[in-house]
Amino acid sequence: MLIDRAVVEVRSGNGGDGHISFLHDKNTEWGGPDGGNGGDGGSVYFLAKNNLNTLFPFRHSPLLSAEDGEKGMKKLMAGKRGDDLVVEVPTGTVVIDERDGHVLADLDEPGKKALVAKGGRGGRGNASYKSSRRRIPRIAQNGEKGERFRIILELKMIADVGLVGLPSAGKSTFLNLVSRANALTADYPFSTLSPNLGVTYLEDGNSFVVADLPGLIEGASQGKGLGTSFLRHAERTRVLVHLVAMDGMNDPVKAYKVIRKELEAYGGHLEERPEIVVASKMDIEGAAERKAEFDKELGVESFPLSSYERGGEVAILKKCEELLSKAPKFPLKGEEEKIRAYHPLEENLRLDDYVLLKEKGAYVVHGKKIEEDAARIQTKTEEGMMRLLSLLRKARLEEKLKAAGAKDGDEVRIGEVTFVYEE
Ligand SMILES: Nc1nc2c(ncn2[C@@H]2O[C@H](COP(=O)(O)OP(=O)(O)OP(=O)(O)O)[C@@H](O)[C@H]2O)c(=O)[nH]1
Ligand SMILES: [Mg+2]
Repeated sequence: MLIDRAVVEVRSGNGGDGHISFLHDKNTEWGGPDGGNGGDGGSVYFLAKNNLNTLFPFRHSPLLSAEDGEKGMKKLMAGKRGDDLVVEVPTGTVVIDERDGHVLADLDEPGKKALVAKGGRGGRGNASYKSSRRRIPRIAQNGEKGERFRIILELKMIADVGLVGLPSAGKSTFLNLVSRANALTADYPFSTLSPNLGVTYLEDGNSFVVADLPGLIEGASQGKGLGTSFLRHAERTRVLVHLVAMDGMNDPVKAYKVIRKELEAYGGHLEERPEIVVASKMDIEGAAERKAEFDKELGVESFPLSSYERGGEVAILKKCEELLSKAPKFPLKGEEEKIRAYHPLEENLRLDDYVLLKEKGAYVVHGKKIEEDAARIQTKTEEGMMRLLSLLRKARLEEKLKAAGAKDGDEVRIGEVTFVYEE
């Protein structure tokens, strides 16, 4: 069975902290600052590969982690950069941020590589703070934290033509007829449990990929039967061939409408794809009359097909070719509004965008930017404290604390940074 969905956690590396040190040796008693920068944390990338075809391995690797950057050292030695992690996935995999459903990457071409979790930057060592004004910098920067979040991997097959229809409509039999696929066919419903692909070669040398999708039933778009996981595969196709059996088992008009309803309910523009209506199993007695009635009632001219007697398939394939030459590439469900560049929102975060809450007697500052900036300051030195104060001033925290009624000695917390308020 094809495993086509997996949930995993990604973690990019933390940046290494910058170092504070001063050169000392037997010749130089006082040689100036020489603390090196911390190394950047590694990032997590995803890479599309053609020789892979399942997401199965991800069932067992819940945390995909890049390496942390190392701390800076004395003698201007920079910390080692953390190694990136490059995760290889089958071509056609979509990476979705589980937190908000955004598509982070659509790896629809072999060799495509996408950044999914960016490593934290290394902190600056004290040597980098040296200037004519500041000759003895006792300050360094903490490394930026990496990211950690859960993502959904979805593998959507890439095929040009999708075969849809009720169970036992004859989809797999048709696929075997027009390609060298060896799909299982059977006289019971749901014989196809995962999609089969076949390549059809036409006489003019053109070829395209046909996907035989599992049978759909009423309620499939709500997850009934084999459900939405298979409608998802249909999203990758550009033309649908809709098979309706004329064997008298089901009312053909009703059978047709059930499938149309499910395609519409799914919402991935499936219903907008060009559709070729095929009347299958035309060799069965009474099929011609049923087809005539079906065509009349729906106002269509369906293509007749008998996979047993080989009739009609050439015209159907010709029509596929004609429609494929015109059909656009459809965006994936949810992709249009949601696909975005790498976290652009966070670039615009403002320092004074935070809320101040009183929690168990302490004043706690909640804001993404101010928390991140504060976390990068090494408060163990006096200069670090000066930096923190300047940050608080920029964020107008003092005013807000005063307005909130803070008193001398009250505790204030920003993330993991804690200090005491002084009036
Ligand atoms: N008489 C006749 N029987 C057919 C024809 N095509 C398929 N069948 C039979 O119909 C049954 C179902 O065919 P499949 O191709 O497995 O149907 P399917 O649409 O793939 O079914 P699911 O995978 O369950 O959705 C099988 O017993 C086939 O042998 C045809 O053209 N004529
Ligand atoms: Mg089948």
